[in-house]
Amino acid sequence: MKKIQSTCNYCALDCNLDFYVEDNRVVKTVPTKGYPVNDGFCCIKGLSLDKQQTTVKPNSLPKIRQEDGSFKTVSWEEGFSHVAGKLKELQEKYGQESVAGISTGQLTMEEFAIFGHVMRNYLKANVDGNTRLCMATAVVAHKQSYGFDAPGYTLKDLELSDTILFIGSNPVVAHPILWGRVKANNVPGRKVIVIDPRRSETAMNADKWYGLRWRSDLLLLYTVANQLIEKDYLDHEFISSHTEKFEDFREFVKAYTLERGIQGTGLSEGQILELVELIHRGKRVSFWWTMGVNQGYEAVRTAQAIINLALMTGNIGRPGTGANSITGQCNAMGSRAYSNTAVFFGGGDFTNPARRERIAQVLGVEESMLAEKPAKTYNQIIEGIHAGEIKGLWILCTNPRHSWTNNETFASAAKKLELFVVQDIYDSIESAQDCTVFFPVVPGLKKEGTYINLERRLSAMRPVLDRGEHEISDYEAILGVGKALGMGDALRGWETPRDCFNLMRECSRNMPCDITGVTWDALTDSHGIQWPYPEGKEEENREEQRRLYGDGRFFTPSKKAQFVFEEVRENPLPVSEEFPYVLNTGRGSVGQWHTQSRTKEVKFVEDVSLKKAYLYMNTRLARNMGIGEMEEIQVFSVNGQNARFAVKITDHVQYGELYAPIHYIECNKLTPSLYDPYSKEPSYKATPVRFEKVR
Ligand SMILES: Nc1nc2c(c(=O)[nH]1)N[C@H]1C(S)=C(S)[C@@H](COP(=O)(O)OP(=O)(O)OC[C@H]3O[C@@H](n4cnc5c(=O)[nH]c(N)nc54)[C@H](O)[C@@H]3O)O[C@H]1N2
Ligand SMILES: Nc1nc2c(c(=O)[nH]1)N[C@H]1C(S)=C(S)[C@@H](COP(=O)(O)OP(=O)(O)OC[C@H]3O[C@@H](n4cnc5c(=O)[nH]c(N)nc54)[C@H](O)[C@@H]3O)O[C@H]1N2
Ligand code: SF4
Ligand SMILES: [Mo]
Repeated sequence: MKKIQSTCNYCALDCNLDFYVEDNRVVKTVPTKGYPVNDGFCCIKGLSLDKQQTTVKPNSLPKIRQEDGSFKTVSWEEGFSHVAGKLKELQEKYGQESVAGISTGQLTMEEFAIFGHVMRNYLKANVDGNTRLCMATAVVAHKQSYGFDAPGYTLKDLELSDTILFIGSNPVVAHPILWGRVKANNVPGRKVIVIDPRRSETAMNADKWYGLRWRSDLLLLYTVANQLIEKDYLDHEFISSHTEKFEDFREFVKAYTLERGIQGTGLSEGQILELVELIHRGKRVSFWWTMGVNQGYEAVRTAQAIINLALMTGNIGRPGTGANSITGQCNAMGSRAYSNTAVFFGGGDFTNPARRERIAQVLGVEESMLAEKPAKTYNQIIEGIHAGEIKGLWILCTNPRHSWTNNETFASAAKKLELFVVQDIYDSIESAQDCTVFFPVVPGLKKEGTYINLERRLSAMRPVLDRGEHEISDYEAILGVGKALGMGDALRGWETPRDCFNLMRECSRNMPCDITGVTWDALTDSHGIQWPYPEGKEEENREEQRRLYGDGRFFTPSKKAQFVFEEVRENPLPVSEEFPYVLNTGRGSVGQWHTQSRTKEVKFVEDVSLKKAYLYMNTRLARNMGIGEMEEIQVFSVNGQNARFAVKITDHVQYGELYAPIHYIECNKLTPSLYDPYSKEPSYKATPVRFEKVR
């Protein structure tokens, strides 16, 4: 029996697991003892990683759609040359930007890096990632406030904090191992506080829950800031030494009076003042946010309002503090820095001459080969397809027919494409229905590469199982197309994931996310390594759980953090007489993952999961409407679509609120094409709807 340590490729914790293998089968999965993230624990998804083998068809080959609509199975070489030929043909006929890609935060760093090299550098095509649906807001907020997309915390901070605030975040379901760290916190009198319109599973387990009106976080946070200022609950020393624009902020929030806060959030005076006192009394206050903040029409400013609270009270950089954005997918942090979509490999703008020169040198290519501007955003890509400007799309490791907001717009876009390549471990996903080419690739247990978790920790994915005769990885599929495109020398140094890792290391040199001190071999069987980890400074960075900003220096030119703020906006999609209820959406259970392609393989999850779309409705509302448990309703959305849901009755949602788990395709049939203006992240969490009982 062999033992192989690898990384769970579901959520952003990146738990490490020891797989015991016999006859090319996993016989036992044991969460790695001593690993700083999960130390001997993990959730049901990690424990069932081997279950995916059962239906990922072994030895699959690519399929190409024929004129009569049927598929023809071809060799990998034929598949590569078909896709390469089509990409070139479309670019010749319709222009360089007529082809696009949608990447992901769930592949290895090396896989989306090579995708970014082939698509963005060589082809000058647009590529965005599913991280747009998820982390784009935090990225923009960090860049503007800190000068670089650098979340500063380490998981240990959850154990050291005396006041832990979760804002729009439900770790009991979405990040169970992170919640475990909260449970391990022994600080006397520590308080866990949840701000969420819904009485989420985390709210049920917290000391305090503030069930504010949906989309009123920004108003609440400015009201709290104003109160902290009025009461002089500030860290003046930190503000003056390490921040800028505080005086402007002080003036700005004066208009956010307690009365206004009470009126807009639906919270009482006592609740808001209590929250202010809790923040003030805490010696180590940490603020944690996730999708309840990131997915909104004024999301970037809301995230920055959280950062402002941490800055003004000096709760940043010290143990147990921070304004901490929790990442979702296993390698969202990797894709933010290494997918070559919004910034260069290792960070830096595409227009920065010094970065251009450096990256060209590392990659050994002419500077003119590098991408010249940030790629079009996800919504622009879909709109571009509808407008007839984009004719070819290659998606990998994401299922947008299900997960994209207002998802019928993806379905209709897909039908317009001349080339639609879907690369996945299942050909049964919804997005593959209209594809013209399907590339079947192997799952995580059969490949190698690097992941970066929510606290900036790099960890190793190492092959647990051997591959069959025709089985190839995402890396090899992308490399194959690159070769067939005739990239030649531009692919020198990219031969294997390990080679690519070395290129990425060099690209990161002297950047905030410097990983030049990390080697491929050092990551194998390791405890993971957090960035920054520059070469030559390994001794300094010995500690296993490190945070940033301990010296109060940020990444802006002045080294000071910025107070960024803007007036609260009118809700562009308010509830109305016609659409009087609001549809909230999010994770349903620990066992279910997004579009369920993978977790439906896990029998003990599937056995207890509902097979049809459902939503939660408030007990009183259900009674008033004469709706019983599991009866069906037709929900009509402001986006013009409607869908059927079974009703589960609960007191944990507000009277006017419905909550639908995202694991059913019906959910995003109803969500709108509305985005944050700065991050272009969809506003998934508050859609005006009405409903009728199905008779
Ligand atoms: N089991 C499981 N775990 C997962 C995932 C999964 O699919 N399944 N997905 C992973 C990914 S990619 C991500 S991004 C994370 C997401 O992790 P979370 O963001 O924690 O999960 P969500 O359920 O999307 O949303 C969190 C909360 O936001 C609340 N919310 C909605 N509107 C508002 C509002 O106006 N204000 C406030 N304050 N809160 C609001 C919702 O009620 C919900 O409880 O989970 C990761 N972990
Ligand atoms: N209404 C609403 N919608 C949402 C959200 C919400 O809160 N509310 N959350 C959004 C968020 S935060 C996210 S992150 C997105 C997630 O949305 P998606 O990324 O579309 O969801 P997944 O189901 O994780 O899709 C991953 C795909 O990759 C495939 N896959 C797994 N492993 C591999 C591999 O090694 N290689 C390849 N090529 N494929 C593989 C899986 O089979 C699956 O089809 O959903 C977003 N949609
Ligand atoms: S907590 Fe996240 S990384 Fe850990 S086992 Fe569960 S899904 Fe995997
Ligand atoms: Mo996500």
